[in-house]
Amino acid sequence: MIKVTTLINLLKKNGIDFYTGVPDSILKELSFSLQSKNKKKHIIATNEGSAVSIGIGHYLSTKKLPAIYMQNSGLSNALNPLISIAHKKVYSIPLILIIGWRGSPRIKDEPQHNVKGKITKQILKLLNIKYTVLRSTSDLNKFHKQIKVAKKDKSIVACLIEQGTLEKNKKIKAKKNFYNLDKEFFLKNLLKNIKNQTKIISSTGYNSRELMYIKDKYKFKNSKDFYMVGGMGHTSSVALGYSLFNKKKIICIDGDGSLIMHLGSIKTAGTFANKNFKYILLNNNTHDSVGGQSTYTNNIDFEKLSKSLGFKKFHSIKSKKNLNQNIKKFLYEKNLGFLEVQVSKSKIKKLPRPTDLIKIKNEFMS
Ligand SMILES: Cc1ncc(C[n+]2csc(CCOP(=O)(O)OP(=O)(O)O)c2C)c(N)n1
Repeated sequence: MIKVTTLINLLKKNGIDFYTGVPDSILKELSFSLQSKNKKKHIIATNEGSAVSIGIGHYLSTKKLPAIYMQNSGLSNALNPLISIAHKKVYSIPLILIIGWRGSPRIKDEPQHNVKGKITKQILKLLNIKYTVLRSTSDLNKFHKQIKVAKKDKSIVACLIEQGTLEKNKKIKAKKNFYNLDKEFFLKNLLKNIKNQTKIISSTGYNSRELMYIKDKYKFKNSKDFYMVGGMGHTSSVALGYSLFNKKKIICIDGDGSLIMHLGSIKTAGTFANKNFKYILLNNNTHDSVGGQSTYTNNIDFEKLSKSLGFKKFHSIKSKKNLNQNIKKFLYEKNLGFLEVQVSKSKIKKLPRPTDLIKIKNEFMS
């Protein structure tokens, strides 16, 4: 195990004190430690490509290396600026990557993580990025040497961190709820109000897992769901693609972190979606499922945003008051609508995980 402060101090010793990244559950201890940092020294980015790019900008202005953290699933989002800007044979910009290694072959994980976990090292090798798997404090020495070379050669260096490597800091408590409406209560009432055979596409994070849990708990059988177990930020695009050649209603349940990861997609939906596309944003202002880091979405005016992007109607739900009426109004109006629901973080202790993905797909398509 490694103390996060040991890693942070190693980077500090090398003149690295600027962090940017997208939260990951493996790296949540790092996120917690960075919480207290000066806001300019720790930027939570909306996607990993942006994080790499912010880091590139930091180097251009300060000549100092940035530390960029991400889950390995986001490494693919990062590839474009890593290859086309920062790569040694392009602009040769030195960067430090801290990568949460989901699906490492040593650790049992979900199908989508196993696929990426297996090829993560190979991706780094293809990019000529030197890396160290950090498992114990002694691995930090190797990483330290690689950082020195990266500084000298102006190259990119990475460390891979598996689940359970970073020691828990018991003193740090997760942030409180930003909004109050109980998410389970909302989802239960949503499911109560949909017609039989309604199709739902839900985002990665807790939304899909909560949907599964609630359907099972209350024995709801009226929807067919497609759970986005990965592809964070692409929920609305999958729902749009589905809705275009299908007259049936499609409900898209998205998270705030997921929405802002590829915010441009909601513009495409606003431009091209038909009235059967029903977009619901479950906004808890956090990346709840990976540690509760802020998404900073609380100050977005979603009414102005959605209307300027082509949605005809905006609905907002903030409390239990008239909940069923408000849900029905949104679901059954004949307009392209956007619903923002301001919800609490998940309160359910043990959420299920979608595992039999081919069965889920086949049932959804039937
Ligand atoms: C490309 C990518 N980057 C990062 C992650 C890690 N990740 C999983 S869920 C999640 C947060 C999603 O936030 P939100 O959509 O608000 O849902 P919530 O966690 O609040 O349920 C993150 C960052 C991921 N799965 N994929």
